[in-house]
Amino acid sequence: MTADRFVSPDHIRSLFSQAMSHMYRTEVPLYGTLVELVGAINADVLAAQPELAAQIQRSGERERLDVERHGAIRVGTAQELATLGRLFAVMGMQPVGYYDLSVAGVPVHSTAFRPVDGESLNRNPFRVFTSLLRLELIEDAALREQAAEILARRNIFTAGALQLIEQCERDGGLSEDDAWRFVVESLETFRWHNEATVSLETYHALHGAHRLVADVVSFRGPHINHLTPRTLDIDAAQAAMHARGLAAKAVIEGPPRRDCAILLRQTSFKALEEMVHFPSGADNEAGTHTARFGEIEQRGLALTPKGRDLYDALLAQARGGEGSAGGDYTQRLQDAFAAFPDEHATLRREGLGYYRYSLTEAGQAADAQTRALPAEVLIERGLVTADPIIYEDFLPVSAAGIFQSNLGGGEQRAYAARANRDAFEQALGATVSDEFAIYERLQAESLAALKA
Ligand code: OOG
Ligand code: NI
Repeated sequence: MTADRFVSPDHIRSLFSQAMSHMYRTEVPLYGTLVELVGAINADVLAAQPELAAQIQRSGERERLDVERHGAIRVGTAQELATLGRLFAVMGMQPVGYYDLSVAGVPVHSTAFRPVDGESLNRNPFRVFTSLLRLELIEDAALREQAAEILARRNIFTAGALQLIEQCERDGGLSEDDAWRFVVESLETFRWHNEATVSLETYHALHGAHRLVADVVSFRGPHINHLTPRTLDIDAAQAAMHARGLAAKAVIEGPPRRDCAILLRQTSFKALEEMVHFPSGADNEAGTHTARFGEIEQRGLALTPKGRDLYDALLAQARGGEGSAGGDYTQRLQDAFAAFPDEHATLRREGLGYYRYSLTEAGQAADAQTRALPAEVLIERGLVTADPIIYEDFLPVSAAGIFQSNLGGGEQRAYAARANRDAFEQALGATVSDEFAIYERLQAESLAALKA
């Protein structure tokens, strides 16, 4: 088969994210409610803020907004993670960033599989936050071994999915028909199963080690645990969630509300308590499991290392010793972030965020010599505009908050373990990309294009 008969990885990712969204909507109907609510709010925001609408149009983000989602899964073994990496690669999704959640009392470390180049991101920025259980953090040696044995016995991929992954790797792509088959087969890995593979007793033992251990080990596969649409106004969306009686988290994770949105703000509704059957001798025992939830997010400017350091410092200041719990956290957060510039011109000139530069109509008419002037000069002369590059990744402190809330909250554990990026990459069989390098490249490409 020749290469031109292959569909693009971007196309396969779009098909997959659509199919996943459809599946999750039937599994967790409240997700459908969130998608509708966010769609209505985004339409209102775009109508009320023509400048923002124009900027989103200019940066090519308008189309992606309606299909933009992220999901999350948790796997149990190195082999599962490595094969997932190959599965996501078929769809043009690469591992970006390393997140250590053990510091927040969650026994996993994670990466995000996502597209990395500008065009692919605008086509469909679908990302999956993917966590690997750190079995070594289970203290009870016998339970640890039992969990490892259970995991070693399962195969979370269908034979068809594995065959199509191999075929794609061998041939360099998939035809349209094979892409559809790939989507159908791959979806099976992410499906919810209301039948556990372990007895209720084992489930309780695993649950006693950590709820997350039970979630990863007790089922046939790594069910997608949420799917998150992107809103342009998370405060309005949160209010709308409350108005509809959805039990949204009290606190929005991430930076406070600002004129210039930065990084990522997120809120979720609590996980559902779902009926599960546990095999027990000839019979099934009934029990419940809470894992799946809904989340919404608002994305803003990607920060440079300098901007990110400032963000981390101000967030730590607002959280103090109490995290996001004590006192008036929202007020503390607002106060702390008064020190973070809130005008794009300042953010740009101080090198706190990444921007995409493009020629205005007048700029396109300018001669090559003029276009070679420094970008700031061109902006002053109205020949160039700078639009914020959107943050495509995640935030460890926020992710920990999301994990905690959907694990039923309250569960606080401290692990002595450290981040272990090497072990994660070894399990994955690949290195994870540096998110800053990706934003830097997007910015540099746009600057180079001014002179072309
Ligand atoms: C993942 C939680 C992290 C986010 O948006 O930060 C996350 C999980 O619960 O598996 O999805
Ligand atoms: Ni999430």
